Amino acid sequence: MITVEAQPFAFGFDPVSVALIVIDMQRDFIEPGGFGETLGNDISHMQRAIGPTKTLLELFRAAGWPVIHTRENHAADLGDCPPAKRERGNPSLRIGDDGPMGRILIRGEPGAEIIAECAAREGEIVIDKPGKGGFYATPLADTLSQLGTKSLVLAGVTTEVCVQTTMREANDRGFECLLIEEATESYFPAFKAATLDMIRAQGGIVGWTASLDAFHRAVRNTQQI
Ligand code: TIU
Repeated sequence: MITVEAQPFAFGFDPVSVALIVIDMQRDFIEPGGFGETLGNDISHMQRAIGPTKTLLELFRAAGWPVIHTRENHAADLGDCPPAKRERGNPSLRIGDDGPMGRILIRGEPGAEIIAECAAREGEIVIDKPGKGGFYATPLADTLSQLGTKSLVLAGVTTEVCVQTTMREANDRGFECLLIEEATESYFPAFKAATLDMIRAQGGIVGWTASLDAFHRAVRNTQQI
């Protein structure tokens, strides 16, 4: 067992049954002209999560533990995009519209790709998802079952939307979930802080949070990496 100094108390995991899931580190959420910016958000906040997420990816790769990436996206014909999602609000461009990085949030378009710093390596699993949660309408549950995963370490964007939704879905499915604090970001700093608080409140009602340094220390002590 590896024990990480975490909140609300220590997070223990068996290295044979841990996996990293990096949520939606896509150009559409992080770069100018993408989905996040069309919604009216200040995308500069996303920059803070890039370095820590890359470090976390490197830790998992060095340890030889499974890495899963998710991407929020839709089919070119929008067959998997509910009108309620596309027509919500008054964005500057809607899902499927042409933008500077291709069609907004459409699978295969440049904007829907994962940013270069966090791109999937050969052998890593990439899950395309039409919703905010990683389990809805995806093979993620089967993938984790095949891997024998019991503990999930989470990172990615945005904290209170796709990361929290996926973490709640995973918690309900019986996974023990640890969110790495620096490796996630929101367009709203107050929402990130509130999300971290609500995850670990009530004795870890949704799971645990830990600093990247605490996770690194725990792994280094036991794995010599
Ligand atoms: N808008 C927002 O904060 N997030 C999303 O729409 N998707 C994800 O979080 N990936």
